[in-house]
Amino acid sequence: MKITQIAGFLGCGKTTLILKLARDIAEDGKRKVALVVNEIGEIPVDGKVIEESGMQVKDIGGGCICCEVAATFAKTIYRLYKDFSPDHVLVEPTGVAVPHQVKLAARMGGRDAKIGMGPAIVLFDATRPAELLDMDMLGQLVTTQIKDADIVAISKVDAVEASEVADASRRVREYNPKAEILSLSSFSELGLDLLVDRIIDWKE
Ligand SMILES: Nc1nc2c(ncn2[C@@H]2O[C@H](COP(=O)(O)OP(=O)(O)O)[C@@H](O)[C@H]2O)c(=O)[nH]1
Ligand SMILES: [Mg+2]
Repeated sequence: MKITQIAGFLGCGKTTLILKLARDIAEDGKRKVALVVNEIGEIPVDGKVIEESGMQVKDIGGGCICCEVAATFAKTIYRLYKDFSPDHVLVEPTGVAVPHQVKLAARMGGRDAKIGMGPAIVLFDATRPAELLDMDMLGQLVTTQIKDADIVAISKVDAVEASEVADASRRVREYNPKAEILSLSSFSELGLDLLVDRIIDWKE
């Protein structure tokens, strides 16, 4: 069971992406996928509808899975492993979550289970780089998320000029010299196949 998180600030496209990733990774029943979403009502479609396609969906509310409700998150991971044993668990943390803390909490849940970590994927919204990076408190949070990322996906590239994508990538690179940076549009599905491959092939 491999656990992959899709992190990033509120509104950067996590929920939209995670639903498409789930569909493509499952590949018509080829792989078992579970979703863990850290906000009640985040998934816009009825969880039951998604579950009919063979997926499990868990909602965790009441705080952030990387801090206040880390223990609940860990228990959810463990129960998923015991009851459903998916090949992939895709996690959408809240917009303020810190990826390495989400990883720690997930590992806690995997103590007696055979789990591995997928990449920490962080979305960076190409439509508002200045807003995300240049504000005091928010900027600190966003740069911490970027520093923790294995892969940064510059999201919503359908909505901006190519030069803005290049600028966003350059700014992200300043905070993380190692992460792979790629362009993503969940709307046009650009970059989606590449992310699916990264998740499936990822080795810790
Ligand atoms: N232009 C564009 N908008 C997107 C894309 N993905 C998501 N959005 C929009 O961005 C907003 C926030 O998306 P959501 O997935 O809820 O973000 P989250 O808060 O990170 O889960 C919604 O209005 C989406 O329709 C994309 O690829 N392109
Ligand atoms: Mg969301």
